[in-house]
Amino acid sequence: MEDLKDKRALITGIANKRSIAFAVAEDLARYGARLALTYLPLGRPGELEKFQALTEPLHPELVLPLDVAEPGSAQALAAELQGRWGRLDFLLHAIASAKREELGGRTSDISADGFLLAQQVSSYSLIELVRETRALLTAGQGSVVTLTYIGSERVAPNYNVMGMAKASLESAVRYLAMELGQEGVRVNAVSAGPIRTLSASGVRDFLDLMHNAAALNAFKRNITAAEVAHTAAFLASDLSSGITGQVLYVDGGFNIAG
Ligand code: 0WD
Repeated sequence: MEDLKDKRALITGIANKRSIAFAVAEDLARYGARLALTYLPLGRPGELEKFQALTEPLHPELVLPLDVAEPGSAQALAAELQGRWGRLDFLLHAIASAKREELGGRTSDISADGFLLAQQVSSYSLIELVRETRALLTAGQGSVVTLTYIGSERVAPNYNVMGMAKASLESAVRYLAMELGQEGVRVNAVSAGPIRTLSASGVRDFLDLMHNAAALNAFKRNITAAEVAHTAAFLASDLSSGITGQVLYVDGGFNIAG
């Protein structure tokens, strides 16, 4: 993956060391990519310093705020990147959020604002980020990767409103890929098997889901964030130059059997 050296990569969705986005950033740093990392600004004292301490080992060039639920946040991020870099070779969208009660409750009880929140933060945010960074991505012949889960196409317990958001996200991947292909920009999704992260802790009985995934996949073990990250790095590199509009499963084969 020597072609990743000096590539300019924007990584969203790092909440802590367990975040899948953290593993992706580690991989890209290892291959010599230049990193811009975003953190979710919650207005808590010392949050930036805490994030900088968390991500110092990745030696990011830029640390910038991004709250996709905040109008103008993605636009401000793109403007900063335009000024500092002028191009973007890789964008990782690793952002999702839903109200806890709308994940574990009854599907028929999903509220309109809960549904729209999950769609906005977990799906529309990809469209908005691509729109705002479009000129940067086309200048860089960039690759865009988002993260999804098989609960988009099958019923996964306690995944409800997020399953519908992921279905929408995967459809957005296909439409964005078709729009941007001729401008040299690729858009793909990695569908990861379950991994214990902060977001995952919001899914009730998540450990049962992990156990079931390992029992039914080909490896008879859960996959790791590092394995998901390696696929994201492959999609960031020119080695995947012929791939766009796809959902790549990194789940130990669960999707063929589970
Ligand atoms: O098993 C898993 N962990 C899987 C996760 C399996 C398959 C897919 N995924 C997906 C998730 O749905 C998500 O899209 O991977 C992506 C990354 O999730 P993660 O690494 O599992 O979880 P986490 O470490 O929580 O990262 C999600 C982050 C948020 O963290 P918290 O927990 O603080 O909400 O998304 C970010 C935030 O850092 N985020 C936002 N960023 C900008 N604006 C926002 C927002 N409004 N909301 C959440």
